[in-house]
Amino acid sequence: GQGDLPPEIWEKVKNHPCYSEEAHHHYARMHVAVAPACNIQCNYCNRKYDCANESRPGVVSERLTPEQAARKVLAVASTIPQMTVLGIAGPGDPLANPAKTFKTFELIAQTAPDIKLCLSTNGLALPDHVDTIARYNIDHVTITINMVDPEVGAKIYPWVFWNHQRYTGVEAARLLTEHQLRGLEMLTERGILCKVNSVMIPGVNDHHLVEVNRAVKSRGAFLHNIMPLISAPEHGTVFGLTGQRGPTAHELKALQDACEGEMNMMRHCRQCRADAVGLLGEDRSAEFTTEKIMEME
Ligand code: CLF
Ligand code: SF4
Repeated sequence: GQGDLPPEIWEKVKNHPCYSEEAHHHYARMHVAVAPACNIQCNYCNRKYDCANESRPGVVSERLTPEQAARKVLAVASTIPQMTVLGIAGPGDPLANPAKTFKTFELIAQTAPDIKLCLSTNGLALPDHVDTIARYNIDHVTITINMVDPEVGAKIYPWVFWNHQRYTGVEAARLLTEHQLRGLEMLTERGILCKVNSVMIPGVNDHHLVEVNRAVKSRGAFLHNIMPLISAPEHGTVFGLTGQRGPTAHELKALQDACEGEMNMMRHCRQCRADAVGLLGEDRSAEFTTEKIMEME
């Protein structure tokens, strides 16, 4: 139910399956994989990812042009009436592919104006795009924030690429954290609902995430989603983190509990793919390949 939420916030969350635990039983989301490039390197990336910037087993996402993506959204919306949200979440970083990302949002706003627009980013390029995000009526933005301390960040990010230049080590992590936190503040000042995703990496940032939780709460984030690092071999080689284990279910819950009370914690994330379609945890992407959509038309 609405709980203590102000009406304008409730309007935004009530049928968004990621922002409302309750909504995820009734409403579906879809992702379109229009963003192949990335502007940073995460040690846990294996380039099959999604909003969680994490890996799932299975095939690599089908890459679409903005026009193909818009047709796919129409095809899915006419088949799955509970489809309320369109997210762009990869397979790289949506804001490292701004032309494709915003063209896709523009086409969908024209053809399917009732669908809510959702964006997921690593945040490096966020401050540059906040005004465009607001102009396109993108109501929901997820930023993946794994640290607020560059010393911790240096263990997670080997490099970032910014302003035609590659940065490494602590300098790279400092640039990333500054842009992430400034971008978050700029979004919340404009009334855009922000969720922060954090990947819990035991021995690297597990204790530090309580501090991340405080930092993002104080800058107006609505929801914090702490997800486990997935390091199972069937997910493929994880860049730069060979031998790194993921947290146990118990460790994850203990950290989520330690942060609960500071702000709302998301606990129903399914770490979905960059081309996921359907209810969370349900993957109907195979029903909507470009080939099948052409047959439907
Ligand atoms: Fe997609 Fe992300 Fe939007 Fe949701 S997913 S862009 S906020 S519409 Fe959701 Fe999937 Fe977890 Fe992401 S369950 S990985 S949190
Ligand atoms: Fe991979 Fe995402 Fe990190 Fe880019 S931001 S390196 S796509 S996990």
